[in-house]
Amino acid sequence: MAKTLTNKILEKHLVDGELIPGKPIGIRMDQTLTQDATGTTAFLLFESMEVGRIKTELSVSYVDHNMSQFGPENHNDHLYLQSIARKAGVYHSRPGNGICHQVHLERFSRPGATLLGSDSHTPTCGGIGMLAIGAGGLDVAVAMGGGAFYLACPKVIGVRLTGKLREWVAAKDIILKLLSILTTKGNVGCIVEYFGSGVRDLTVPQRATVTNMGAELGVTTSIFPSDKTTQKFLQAQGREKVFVPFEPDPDAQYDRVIEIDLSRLEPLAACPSSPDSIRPVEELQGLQVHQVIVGSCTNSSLHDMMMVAGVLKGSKIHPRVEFAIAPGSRQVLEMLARNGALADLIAAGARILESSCGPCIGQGCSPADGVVSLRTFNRNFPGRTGTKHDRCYLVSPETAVASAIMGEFTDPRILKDVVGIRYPSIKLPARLDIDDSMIDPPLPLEEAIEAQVHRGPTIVVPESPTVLPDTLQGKVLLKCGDKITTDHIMPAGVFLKYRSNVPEYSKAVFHCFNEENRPTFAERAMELKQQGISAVVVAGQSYGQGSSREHAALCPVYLGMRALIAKSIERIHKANLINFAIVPLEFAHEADYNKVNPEDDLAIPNLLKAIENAEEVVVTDKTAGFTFSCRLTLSPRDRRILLSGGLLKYTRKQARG
Ligand code: MIC
Ligand code: SF4
Repeated sequence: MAKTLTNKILEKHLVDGELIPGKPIGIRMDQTLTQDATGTTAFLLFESMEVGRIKTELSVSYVDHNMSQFGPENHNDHLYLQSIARKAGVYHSRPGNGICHQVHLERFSRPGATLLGSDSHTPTCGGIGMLAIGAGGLDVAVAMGGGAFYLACPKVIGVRLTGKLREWVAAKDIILKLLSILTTKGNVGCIVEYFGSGVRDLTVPQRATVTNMGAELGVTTSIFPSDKTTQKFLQAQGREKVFVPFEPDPDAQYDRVIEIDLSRLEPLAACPSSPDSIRPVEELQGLQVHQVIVGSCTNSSLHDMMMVAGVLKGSKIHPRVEFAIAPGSRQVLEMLARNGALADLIAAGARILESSCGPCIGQGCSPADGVVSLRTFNRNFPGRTGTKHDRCYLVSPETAVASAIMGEFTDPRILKDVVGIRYPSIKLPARLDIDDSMIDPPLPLEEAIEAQVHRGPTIVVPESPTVLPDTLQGKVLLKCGDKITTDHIMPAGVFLKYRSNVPEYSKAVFHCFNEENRPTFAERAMELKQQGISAVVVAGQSYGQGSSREHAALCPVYLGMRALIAKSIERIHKANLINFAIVPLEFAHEADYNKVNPEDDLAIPNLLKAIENAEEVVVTDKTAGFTFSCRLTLSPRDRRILLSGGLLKYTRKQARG
């Protein structure tokens, strides 16, 4: 049978199960990546698995998220991560070296290989032809220890690209177009594969922009072929040795095919507050803009930054606008500094942020109340900027820079006519400046044995959840609607520094739903926990959208939450719930969602039996006096994990045989 790229990689890496869409499979992971905000827990859990050194071909630990360093917490994390990485056989990319996905693409990616990352935008490396998947930190810890990664064998959506992007239309517009077609809901269990004549003219960083923001579709990952363009990219990085051509078979069969003619695309924007709320920029023209930021793992490549600098050369940022750039890596920043583009950016009035996630995760640059903020990022979930009622639009760097000059939403195609600015001609050097001196290699084994791990007092080893009870007594502490993101469940921003201290971080669970002068979700859940009652959350569609942060399960379970009942649950979050022994239930009949009310007392009898082998669970609403059914869609392995009290206990049990 003619094969897709996905089939080819899965076949090579399959260690458990059969490649039948929807069925559970286990695959070998060649590489892993972690970042500091998820990495501390991942490494603490890795340590408690007692496997010693990593078993992957390559694992890299990045420090790029938690950079604000108010108080000692962040630096404690950095030092812990550096010391444990070197001891465990892991490369460590120091703070300042860049955003994990950009650096991994530049320095470590390899066509045809698998990559598991404790960050939902790990699919960025799909731009080079890797099968790169985001997961919770505990799954990554297991993969570092040599364990397989389990997922549902995906369906493959083929996206045929034809034509060529016109000037001022960008890779970002391709993925925004796809988001307008597929939306953020209902794509769980699929992989998006790009093919067709339009692929050829897209550079690897452009492809990576597309696969990066594929995360917002809710798919398992996205992938491009590896071709001559890929080879050129690797040559420029001095890594041509890892190049292999990698194409789908010519008559490969996809489960669904979507056609996008690149020559017909126009600049698009994702409007507040969802990445799939898409409108043509043309329709938004004239809307006043007060903030513009170019950066994040979606749009921070050398080409993106050079384009912005080229447009700004000789111009000034509009006085109404605060404009900032965050180059994706130290390599990008250094190249900009050496070739003079940085000077053009500074002269135009740009604020230069460090090469890190920064404002994308609410670490600074929160916009004023009510004003429009344009960002080249991938997420505009409500409040993610750090401002409660923010108005954040996601756009391409082209639209961003045009709007920064004009002070209002601007279709960049009009720049030439209005202010005489042409699309800059950008020539990137055939060979980039390469300096890996901020990537610490692992210690040799003999030195590693003696090496001390730096553990600051703010680093607290997370507790393992207790085993689930046979009858779960619960109370609906929160009833929420559709598209609840992990940012709603576990905010980042000012709370981010508590990532390696679960008891402290748990205080922020569902922070955005807390009301003034009333006990918080955390306080109420803790009170119930002491009475042996579980907090239960009831939710609508696509619960757990967004990040891979396992704290969105780890902190609720610490507060005693043992069940979630939603209309549907997103892939990574569902896996995290299972890994931390929270039962992920889905309404069998969506109408029941309307009947369950906040504060209702619930009971789930015979829970353990149901987890063992049932597809449905009956829940009694004791307050309203009715029962309703919930689906329990789990693989046999998921069931064993839940029954063991989570993945860590399960893995330890497996290791003991
Ligand atoms: C994000 O973009 O939301 C993050 C911050 O990178 C998260 C990871 C985290 O919460 O640490 C993600 O995308 O997985
Ligand atoms: Fe960092 Fe933002 Fe990318 Fe997440 S999406 S990895 S916070 S830049």
